[in-house]
Amino acid sequence: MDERFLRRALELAALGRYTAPPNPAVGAVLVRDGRVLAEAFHARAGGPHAEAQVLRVGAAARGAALFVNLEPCCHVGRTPPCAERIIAAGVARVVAAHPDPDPRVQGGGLALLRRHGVSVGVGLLEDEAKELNRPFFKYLETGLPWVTVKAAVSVDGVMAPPGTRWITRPETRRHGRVLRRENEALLTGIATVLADDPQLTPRPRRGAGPLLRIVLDPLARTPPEARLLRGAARDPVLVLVGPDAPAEARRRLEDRGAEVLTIPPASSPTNSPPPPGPESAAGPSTGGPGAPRRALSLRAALAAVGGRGVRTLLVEAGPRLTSSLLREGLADRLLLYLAPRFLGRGDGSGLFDGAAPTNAGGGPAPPRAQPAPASARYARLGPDLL
Ligand code: AOF
Ligand code: ZN
Repeated sequence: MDERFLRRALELAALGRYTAPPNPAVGAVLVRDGRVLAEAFHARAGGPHAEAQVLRVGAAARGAALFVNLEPCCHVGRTPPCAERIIAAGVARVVAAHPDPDPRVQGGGLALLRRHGVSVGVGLLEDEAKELNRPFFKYLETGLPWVTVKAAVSVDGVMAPPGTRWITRPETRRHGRVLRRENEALLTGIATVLADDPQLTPRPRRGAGPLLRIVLDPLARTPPEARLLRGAARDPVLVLVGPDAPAEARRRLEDRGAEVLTIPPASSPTNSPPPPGPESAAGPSTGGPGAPRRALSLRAALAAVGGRGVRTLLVEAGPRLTSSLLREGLADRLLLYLAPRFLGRGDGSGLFDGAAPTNAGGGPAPPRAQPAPASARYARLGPDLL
């Protein structure tokens, strides 16, 4: 019986899994004498918590049981603490799938309920419930944002520069805008800024919060007149540079309203071959001519982004930064749009061109096994495949 109602709470929570982040997806079911009194899910960060919604039944909640995937909160956040509301409503029993990893809660909600005589059960369907909120858990456990890498390719594997219109159709572009709304920050590389001068803002802006726009730019080469630097008051800009970025270049970006942050280089020379064009992740040459280029530490870059409170990050970058993130296992999710067009290639613009590792001597390195994806799904967006 308990499992049935908790499973229903999970189903409800899942309805908010694309709109609730960066907050967790939460569903709640209020039950009395085996009958459902109310059901709810948390639809949007800042909105009422799922528990608060089901308690709107008022006096009927007295003596009822509450099923919820996440431990009820005990902190005053954007809304008052749910545990206190549950106690005040006279709920007799709470069944939660797992404790809340949020440091403001971490068992405090369940303890408060118990102290007030509410019977508490925890741990049923725990694994399934955690799976539903992987981005939320990842951020709280590692301090790194949940990373979604987006890329669009033709059937012959040529990558579309971020934000360009030449490869995908309106349905696909609309999907891309929804993604920008669902993430707190957007990361691109200096190669993309120099090549395409994208503005990287969500359009239309209906209901969207600010989007932090981030450029990985080792030498601070982002031009002060770049379109990206417009509208920094509404959608802030963060430029991640390396230790060798010239001070004047940094200052010019700061004068345009961008925040500039220094990221350490990767600890070993990058194992990518020197690229033909402008670079996304590479830093300056160190150790003289012919020495391998040094890239910034992508992990450190993600940690810096997480350190600013960003829990969900969308990456829209060129082949090199995209494949570096994939190769280093720093991407949590790859969204790949495949458009039914042939674009012709051989110019280094292929999606995985940056992925071929070389060893320290410059020769080809043996292929490295990639972990199998946890899951894969396919969808059609107009004529494109996602
Ligand atoms: C939610 N929805 O249904 C529940 C949450 O951003 P705030 O102030 O609303 O607080 C978010 C925290 O509240 C979140 O980290 C989690 O610990 C707790 N529970 N959050 O967004 C909900 N029950
Ligand atoms: Zn709450």
